[in-house]
Amino acid sequence: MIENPTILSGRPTPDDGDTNVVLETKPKTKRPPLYKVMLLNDDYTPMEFVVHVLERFFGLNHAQAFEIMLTVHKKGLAVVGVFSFEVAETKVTQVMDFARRHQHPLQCTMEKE
Ligand code: TYC
Repeated sequence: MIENPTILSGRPTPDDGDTNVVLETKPKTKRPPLYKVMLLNDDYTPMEFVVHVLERFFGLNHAQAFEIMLTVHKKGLAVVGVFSFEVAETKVTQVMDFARRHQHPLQCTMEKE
């Protein structure tokens, strides 16, 4: 990919080296990549526990948490939030630790958007 500087105007003519060439430096502010955090379904984790996880770690209200839990239960997985790498990684670790401490097999993963 051609980065800065970018030739924005000017047509080459047989004799010109640099005439009519304008070089402009565009401010380059690349946005950081985002990561989807997903919950996976399983047959053993209680529904109330998943709802609690969604409220506690993802700041969802009860109705939103219940809805997403049901989506995971029916479809196998759902995206529960989109974050920077560091925040996504922290959420995954928090959920996996919390599930393990309560001896539930709940799985939480992340994937680049
Ligand atoms: N399938 C689980 C049950 O029937 C509920 C569940 C929902 C588990 C979402 C995990 O991420 C999950 N108890």
